[in-house]
Amino acid sequence: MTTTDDTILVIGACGQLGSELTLELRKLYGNANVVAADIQEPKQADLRDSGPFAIADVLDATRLADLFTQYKFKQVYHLAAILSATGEKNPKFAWKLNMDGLINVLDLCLEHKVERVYWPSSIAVFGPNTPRQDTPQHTVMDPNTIYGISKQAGERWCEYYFEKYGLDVRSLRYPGLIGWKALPGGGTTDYAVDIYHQALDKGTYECFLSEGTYLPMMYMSDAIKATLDLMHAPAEKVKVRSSYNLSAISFSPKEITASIQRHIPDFTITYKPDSRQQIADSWPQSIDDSAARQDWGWQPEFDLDTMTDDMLLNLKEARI
Ligand code: AKB
Repeated sequence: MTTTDDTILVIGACGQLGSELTLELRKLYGNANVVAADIQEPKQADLRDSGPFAIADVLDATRLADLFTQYKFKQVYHLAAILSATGEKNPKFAWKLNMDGLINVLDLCLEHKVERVYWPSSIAVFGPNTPRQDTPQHTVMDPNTIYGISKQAGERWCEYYFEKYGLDVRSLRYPGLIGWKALPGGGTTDYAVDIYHQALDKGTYECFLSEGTYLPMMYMSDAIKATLDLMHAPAEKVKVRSSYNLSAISFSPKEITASIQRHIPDFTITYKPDSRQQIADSWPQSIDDSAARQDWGWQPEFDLDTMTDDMLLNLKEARI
């Protein structure tokens, strides 16, 4: 049972998702009750000034243990990870951070009797032999990036801690996340954020994926809603304890360009696919998220054009 008095830890709070989720949790649970932790100080003033912040590296279990002892967290959101494109540059370190970090957090949550734990998985758990359209919840998983391999293994660890030790861990397989407040860091889906910035700043964008590359994506406010809906669902409704498929929109670079051109008719795009194309080609194009819809009522709100309208409006305002 969660209450508004819960004390909450967000690890990776300065990242693309963490910075928005932390602010949302502070609105719900009170600023003082949500501790933001990251390896660097927040750059965003609203995040920095609105509540407690702790420097902590997820690989430093002793430092994390001090925080758990000090604050007696009831909920923990562990978001720190190295994403798909960056992970390929240093696979062993990506594996270490993504895996050892998760196990450090799961162990501390068990030891300190944390009531609910959230850990994000990704569409990167799927691979070239996975059905690419309407990818089912349970299907072939043969990821071929180190990020995807670590997320797939992480899912198994989460289910294992739930089954063996009763730890209430919950997880979502996020598609590419698109928001205006923070930039993503080193993923294959990052183009879908960069393109809005470049459309406003330069009126042109060079895309690192080809024009017809379809990928599953989601607007940040839908991702926050899904995360909180899942974390607030009664435990018996959370039937998938590895990670839930989650879907909102699928589009290609060509289609997002057309969506932006409704507002900026002169906007142009060129294509120069790089190594991220191979990663994108191994991922699904659309996701079947019926388990999330059935079990805890998931329903996205934004489609491509409503997302574009909101992104451009907010980015323009932020530039004034
Ligand atoms: C990435 O591109 O690596 C991430 C993801 C889909 O998990 N955005």
